[in-house]
Amino acid sequence: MKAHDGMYIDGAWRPAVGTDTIEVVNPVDEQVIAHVPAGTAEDVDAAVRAARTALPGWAATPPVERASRLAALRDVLLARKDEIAETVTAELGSPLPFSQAVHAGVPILVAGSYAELTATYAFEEKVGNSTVYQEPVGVVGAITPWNYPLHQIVAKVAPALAAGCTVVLKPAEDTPLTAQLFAEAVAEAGVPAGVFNLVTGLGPVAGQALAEHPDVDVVSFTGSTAVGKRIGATAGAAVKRVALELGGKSANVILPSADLAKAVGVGVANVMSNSGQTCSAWTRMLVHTSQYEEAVELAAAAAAKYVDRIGPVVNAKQRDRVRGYIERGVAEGARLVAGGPESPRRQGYFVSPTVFAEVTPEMTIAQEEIFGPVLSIIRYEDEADAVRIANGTVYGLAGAVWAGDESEAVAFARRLDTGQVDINGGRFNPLAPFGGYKQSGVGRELGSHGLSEYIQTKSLQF
Ligand code: TXE
Repeated sequence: MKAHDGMYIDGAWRPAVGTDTIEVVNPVDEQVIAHVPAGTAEDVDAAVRAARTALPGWAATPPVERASRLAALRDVLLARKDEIAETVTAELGSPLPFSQAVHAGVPILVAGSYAELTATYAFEEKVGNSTVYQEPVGVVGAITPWNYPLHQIVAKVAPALAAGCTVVLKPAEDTPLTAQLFAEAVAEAGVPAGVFNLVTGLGPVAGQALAEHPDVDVVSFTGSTAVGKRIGATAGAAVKRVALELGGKSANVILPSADLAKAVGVGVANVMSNSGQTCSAWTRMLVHTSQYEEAVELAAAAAAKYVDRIGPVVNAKQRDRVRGYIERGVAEGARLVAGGPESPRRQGYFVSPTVFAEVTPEMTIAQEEIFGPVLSIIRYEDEADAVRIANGTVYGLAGAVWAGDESEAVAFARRLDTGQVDINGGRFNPLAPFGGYKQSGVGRELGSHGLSEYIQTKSLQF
């Protein structure tokens, strides 16, 4: 596959300082499809300098002009939608229709939402005898994961550019080709040189150099909780803004009044989507004891339908990790009702769609993020029990509540310690804030809340 052999810095593709490269592997057939340069601290430094130099000009660019660059970016992403989908499919392995609809489609919506928001946002406001200015925080270091390669990038870069910040992006090593395509799109959209910069490379080298760079003002990270904690500690010590989108163990709570078949069907689809590699996935299904056996049967039947449809997980390490969790579930006494640690596929990083019944809240598979197509079905006795189980992990990213009556579902959702809840299925809203309670993170992405991560306020009193 086509790949750039340099870094996108200050508006041009420039040779990397070192000669090391990263292999990009197709997870379906395990073939190497491209190589990209592995950036060093020196590459990161060059990119940060370019972003710093471009900052005053971009910060002073009128918001309507920044809005029109974001609208142009949306248009380029739309025009190149097929190419984006094919690139994500090649390096992540997701089935092409899903890449079209979600991996390419959602970032177009998000870029468009920021184009609109930037044009109307109150960057200057009168408050009593004061004028309050919303000013960019400065240079953003964005570190993104591979699970939604383009969405994770756009959810950081679009609001940062909207705010008037400049950016250095270090994308995940598994999916750098989508990031390179995004850099091309930024250039095509007429964003000035240095406003957006890309350094591909390994997390502990290029990622760490970016997170620790003294001239970076905001670190926005999405990834594992372990790395996020370190980045948060480093940023805290430097009194630096940080946004962290970390793991999840979200509960899908089905109340007895709900349409059980629908709730289970949508719930299984949610977990299998993107091969379970979604931080907000509803990986724990909570069912009232009176409906438990029926829900388990429905879920097992639903999961079986994904056997031939599901894509692989991203790499061998993730496959082995997910299989390890499945083995742990069996060892701790959960009942396997679909799938299991073995996949019938001889090639590729596939994991069978897996459903566990008789999962108790303290089991490892009910507590830790698995990041694969694995559902745990947990029994509850009454509402208080359901709330306790739903809130009983270190995470609090997302969730779902199903009830016959919407107000009953809303009342229950308000009791959940989590940042986002889908009511009776929900629908994606690019303006709705997304982010975690507890150890799922700090800060929000999307909409005006996402924009405010990149803004600092100044007030003038008269
Ligand atoms: O994450 P990492 P991995 C969770 C999920 C998954 C697990 C491991 O449970 O199974 O994390 O995935 C960069 N300094 N999530 O190993 O390592 C890295 O290069 C600075 C949930 O892939 O956290 C990549 O760009 N950066 C999550 C990014 O961090 C570092 C999505 C994420 O990689 C770094 C992904 C360092 N020391 C995984 N080390 C979600 N919230 O959606 C790595 N990186």
